[in-house]
Amino acid sequence: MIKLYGLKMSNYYSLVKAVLIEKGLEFEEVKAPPTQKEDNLARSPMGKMPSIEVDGQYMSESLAIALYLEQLSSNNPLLPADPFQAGKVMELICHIKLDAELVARRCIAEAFFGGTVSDETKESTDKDLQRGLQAVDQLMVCAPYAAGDTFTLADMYTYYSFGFINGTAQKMFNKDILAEYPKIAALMETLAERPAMQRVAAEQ
Ligand SMILES: N[C@@H](CCC(=O)N[C@@H](CS)C(=O)NCC(=O)O)C(=O)O
Repeated sequence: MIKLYGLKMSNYYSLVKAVLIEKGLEFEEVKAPPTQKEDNLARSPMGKMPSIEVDGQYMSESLAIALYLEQLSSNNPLLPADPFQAGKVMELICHIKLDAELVARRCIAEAFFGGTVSDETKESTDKDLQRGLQAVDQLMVCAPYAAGDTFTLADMYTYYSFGFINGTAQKMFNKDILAEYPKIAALMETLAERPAMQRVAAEQ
């Protein structure tokens, strides 16, 4: 059985858990905080969460794990069969992850953990986040799902990134990102109704 390592508070842990549920795969959750300890580094070379264990082998990075799970089970496909459309889903995921979520993450210490970040970091985060969100908005189809008419992995990255991005923007910049991007807000409401997302939230 697949073992899922990490903490339930993590948005990327929640995303991988939701993918496991969407794909109908059996899994066991193992509580493992992000540390630089040897056992955690063996699972996840940067010491981050989540990671998985399959038959004694480890894998980190949510996107690598999600692609593995997608190939492992043909249940409920999370990528379009058409190669170009599948590439478009990955393109949207890359922009969500790299140009929005990872940018907002620069301020995580102050937004959620009682730390502080420099004014310079705040300024560059605000500026870069605006640019990243415009790129995501340009690609986000929302008809009705993130990348088109079917639910895909891009919806999972939207759901588990935008809660975090919006929370960070509200705390750091007093900005309501979801109010600025109403089509993403509407998608978030639709996605919150999915049984996988509901189960992850209920078990958090
Ligand atoms: N690119 C990684 C990001 C994982 C990540 O940033 N995880 C956070 C928790 S949501 C973490 O472990 N943070 C602790 C750290 O950065 O040391 C993925 O997609 O899995």
